[in-house]
Amino acid sequence: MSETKQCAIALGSNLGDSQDILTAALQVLAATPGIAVQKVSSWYRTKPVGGIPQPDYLNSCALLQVQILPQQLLKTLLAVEAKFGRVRKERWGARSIDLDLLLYEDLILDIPQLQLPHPHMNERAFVLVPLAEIAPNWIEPVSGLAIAQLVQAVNCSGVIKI
Ligand code: PH2
Ligand code: MG
Ligand code: MG
Repeated sequence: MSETKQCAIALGSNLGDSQDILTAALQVLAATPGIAVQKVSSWYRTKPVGGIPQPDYLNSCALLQVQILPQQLLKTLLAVEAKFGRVRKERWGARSIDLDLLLYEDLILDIPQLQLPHPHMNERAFVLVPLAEIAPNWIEPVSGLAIAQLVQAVNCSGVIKI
């Protein structure tokens, strides 16, 4: 595939040295053939949403330009998570790294391995605040609303720029 596609990912961590882990993960992504890291948001300290009681998260978002298909990108994100010690235990539990594919152009996809846009992004301030910083005008294709509009509809009090 030679065409370039714009994607957005969310990064999160609440175990270990979160900032070092996520920075290193971005470097691995940037060094991966078919992936260019175009823009990275600030870091945000965020209150955990869902799951069992757990430490605060470090979250950010990045824009990628890719020449790979969504399923290949997902596979790469999972491989980078594994490389940085992600162990999958309880759903929404503490993790050293979480890389979620949020948006791939304006694609809407619903297959067992991958849903696009990310099915929870519109309700998550820890995703929308960093994403609005780097892509306020991107239209989320299910709602038809820009990220800057979506972020106004959620409570952002647990999301602090560091
Ligand atoms: N990720 C989750 C569940 N809850 N809460 C915050 N603040 N940040 C996250 O990245 C996060 C979460 C599942 O992936
Ligand atoms: Mg996640
Ligand atoms: Mg994930």
